[in-house]
Amino acid sequence: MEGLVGGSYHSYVGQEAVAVGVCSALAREDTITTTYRGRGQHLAKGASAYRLFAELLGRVDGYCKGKGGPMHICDLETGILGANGIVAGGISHSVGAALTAQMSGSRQVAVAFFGDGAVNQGVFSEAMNLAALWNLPMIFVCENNLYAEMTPLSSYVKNARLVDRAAAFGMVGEVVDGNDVEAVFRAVQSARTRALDGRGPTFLEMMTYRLHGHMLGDPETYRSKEEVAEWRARDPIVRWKTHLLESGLATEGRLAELEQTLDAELASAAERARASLEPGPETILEDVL
Ligand SMILES: Cc1ncc(C[n+]2csc(CCOP(=O)(O)OP(=O)(O)O)c2C)c(N)n1
Ligand SMILES: [Mg+2]
Repeated sequence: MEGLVGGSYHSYVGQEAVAVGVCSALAREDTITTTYRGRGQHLAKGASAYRLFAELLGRVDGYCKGKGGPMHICDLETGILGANGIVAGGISHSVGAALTAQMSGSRQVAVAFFGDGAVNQGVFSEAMNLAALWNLPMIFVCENNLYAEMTPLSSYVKNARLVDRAAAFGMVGEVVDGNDVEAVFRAVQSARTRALDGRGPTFLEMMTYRLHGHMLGDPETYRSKEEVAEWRARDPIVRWKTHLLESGLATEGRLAELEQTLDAELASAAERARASLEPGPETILEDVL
């Protein structure tokens, strides 16, 4: 709201269980590609909050030295091959990473995160076909949040069961409750084992919902307050917290302590990022291919 972030900002609030469940089941060497909504996945894969904030603000300490901005963050150390402003743009990059892993015998798995809207892009079908045909160690994670920008899924596909696309390419597919972090974790664990055993890729349709607008300033005229409230009641963080308390795995006190620690860590990362410098004009041609 202060205008510090260049371009638009796309919130991941509501979909956190997908990023956390998927990345918790991956090894650090495994690779991911994601979208303009990718900060959740970046954090879950082990990226530093400070360097993410700095990139959002276009500062030199950011992952791309402030030249990538919110939509183009990558970090090879944590296996983040890139966020992408182009819908479905990262999926084929993950096919390339999976092919590299297969040819080099590195035992890495490549994960592509994308939205429901991406399945109607031609590159999605090309990627699904090659990954299945070549038995690549890859996991397709479709975050079905029921909308592509302001367009509801039911108005742009005849068959809203996106998982059915998997069978068309000879790939294993599964629908997962994307707001249940444990269900996501389990599904990815078995998909990863399948990939490493040489049994090929998996398509996971994660059913979820974004609780904020598509981007900052979205007037949200295309969905009802009741619908949002219904999904808010299924907030994945609240659900996980309730589960931890009811099963005795954590206490209120311990969770409050964790929340405080994390809030402080994030606030300090954001504050430090504001103080980081902007790249000088003399660096404009550095790192450009
Ligand atoms: C190739 C391409 N076409 C259109 C756009 C504009 N656009 C940005 S986000 C978006 C919707 C994508 O929806 P979805 O894949 O479901 O992801 P979500 O935003 O719901 O996470 C569109 C059409 C774009 N960025 N790239
Ligand atoms: Mg969507």
